[in-house]
Amino acid sequence: MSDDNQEIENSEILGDESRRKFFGTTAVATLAGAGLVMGLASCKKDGETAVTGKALEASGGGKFDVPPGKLDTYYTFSSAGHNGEVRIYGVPSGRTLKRIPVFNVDCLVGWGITNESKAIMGTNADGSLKYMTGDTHHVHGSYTDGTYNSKYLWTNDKLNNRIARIRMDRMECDAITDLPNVQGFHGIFPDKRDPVDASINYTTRVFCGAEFASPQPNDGRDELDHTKWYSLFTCVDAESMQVRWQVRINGNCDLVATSYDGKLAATNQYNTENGAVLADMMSAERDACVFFNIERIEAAIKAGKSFTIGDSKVPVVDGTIDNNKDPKAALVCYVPVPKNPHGVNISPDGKYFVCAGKLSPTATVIATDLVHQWFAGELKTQRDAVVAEPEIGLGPLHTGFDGKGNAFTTLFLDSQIVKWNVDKAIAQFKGDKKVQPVLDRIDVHYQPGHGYASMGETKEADGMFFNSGNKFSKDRFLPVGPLHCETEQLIDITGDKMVLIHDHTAYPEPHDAIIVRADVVKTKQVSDMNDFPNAVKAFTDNRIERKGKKVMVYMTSQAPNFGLPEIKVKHGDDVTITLTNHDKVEDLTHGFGIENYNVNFIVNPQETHSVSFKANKVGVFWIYCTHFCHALHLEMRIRFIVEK
Ligand code: K7E
Ligand code: CUA
Ligand code: CA
Repeated sequence: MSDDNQEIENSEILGDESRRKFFGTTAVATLAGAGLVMGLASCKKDGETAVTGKALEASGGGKFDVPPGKLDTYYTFSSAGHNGEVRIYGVPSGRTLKRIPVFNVDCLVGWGITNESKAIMGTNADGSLKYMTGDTHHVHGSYTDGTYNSKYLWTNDKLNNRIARIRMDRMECDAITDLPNVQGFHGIFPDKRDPVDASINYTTRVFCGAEFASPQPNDGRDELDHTKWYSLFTCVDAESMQVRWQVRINGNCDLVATSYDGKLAATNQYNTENGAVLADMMSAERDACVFFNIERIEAAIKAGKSFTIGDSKVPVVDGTIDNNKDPKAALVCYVPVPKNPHGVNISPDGKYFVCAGKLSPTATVIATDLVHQWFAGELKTQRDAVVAEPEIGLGPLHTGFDGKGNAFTTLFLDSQIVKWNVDKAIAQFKGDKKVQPVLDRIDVHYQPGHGYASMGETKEADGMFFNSGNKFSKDRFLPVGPLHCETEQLIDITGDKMVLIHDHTAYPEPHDAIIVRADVVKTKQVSDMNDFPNAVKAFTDNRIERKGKKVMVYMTSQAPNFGLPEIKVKHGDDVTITLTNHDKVEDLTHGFGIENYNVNFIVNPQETHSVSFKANKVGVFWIYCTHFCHALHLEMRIRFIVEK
């Protein structure tokens, strides 16, 4: 069946004929074509902006309203793209709850300013930050037995190739690790269960896909010969955050997914051609979805069948095609998938991996047990692991699941979410011509990237909500100059038809996120002072100590007072100020800003943070509380005096 026929057939079923036909006749063979379709698809049609009101009505007159004083029933943990942070929204309201600085500097909390955050972020010899930039794409939570355990979140930095961990009790980043020998660290996914030691109640590994091939080591060799460049798949220990091992592969990694049995990790590949320029990356009709056999990889490393690259001590095993031809010994399995696929997601029952076509209007369904069969030598070709390849629309990227056998895929070029049934797609692939896997389509505004369902990446997928993260908002919100916000559109997926609930805005540009049931998430609102080794525990400990040019200031805060009336130092001193907040009341945070000294951070109840800097300006500089805390908040200030 040609693309066009399929498109027309779908449109007849779904009654949007003119539009479907129009897209059906537009080939997506080249990126120039893709660009054209993208521009047209985002043209506003008359009356389109009124859709939200109607949808709300259709969904039962605001049944998803969260009235003032009431709480959301889900959390969304979202990447923030090139802003480098992680964000938390409430669902269904779309309210922004928190921004967690990770790879970026944040002067509200003092991330990148306090000594404690700088130690996590990494510094140069002079104490300056190693990186001030980052690019987060994917956020995933730690699992116990196939569902979230509310312990950790992990996120990637595509820009500087770091993985960060967030502890969920405080919703703060507590570790960042550099990945060696990779560039474009994009996809990330943790184990869904612990296959090593069942007595440990946390996920043990996080898998990281690197998108860009590079010379190995990248020390000036092979700079002009990209045929010698490789990409690596990396495994990081969830607790120690140390890199455990890497696998060298042909082509590239992109997104990552893991099986529910703890045995496989998968990554989609769009550049099996190993092209260095765009046209080469699109030259093959098929790329691949690569499956990593974790047990075999770890056995190979244990057996010493590994090498290292450059200065890195991380063991690397060879997962290249030529050296993995025998299925019974192979570490990796390359399953052919059309064409420049993007996104790989596993169904909540663990049975199927879905790779979206991007430049092919298809989604490829790969059966987990058949991948295992290939590794057992019981399947003729890798392609035989494919059990369905429904044509679903143009520019398919990411897929979410409702736990009832249905998949929801974002169509970037069509600006739609398409709902399709996995079993029906399998029946169609087997030859049943009458079955139609596509069940519904809904327009989104505009050009969706990631889409994800509530609890959709766990075995507890509940089929309540699907969020479409749209890359273009155009006319959906009040204009604010050239940089538009992005639209997160929440869709009710409980019925046969998808219903748009509402739009909310997002600062550019979020990619992936997870929607987690609120009862799963457990946070602490007041810290324990003992968890901070440098706490200034008693008011009698307020003091200034000097050792040569080093001045150590130990200070408390309790609304509306700082523990010292003034801090007196000499020009050129190296000053460290440690501040402990003695307030125990929930939400009673103090800030600490020093005029003209580039210092600003907060201490939440019972927390301690410190800053170090050189007293390089002579004069009097007010230190004031930056966080509104008390009727006398404005008076909560002391003097910083730097003598000549
Ligand atoms: Cu599709 Cu970086 Cu997850 Cu964005 S990636 S959309
Ligand atoms: Cu303390 Cu404002
Ligand atoms: Ca390709």
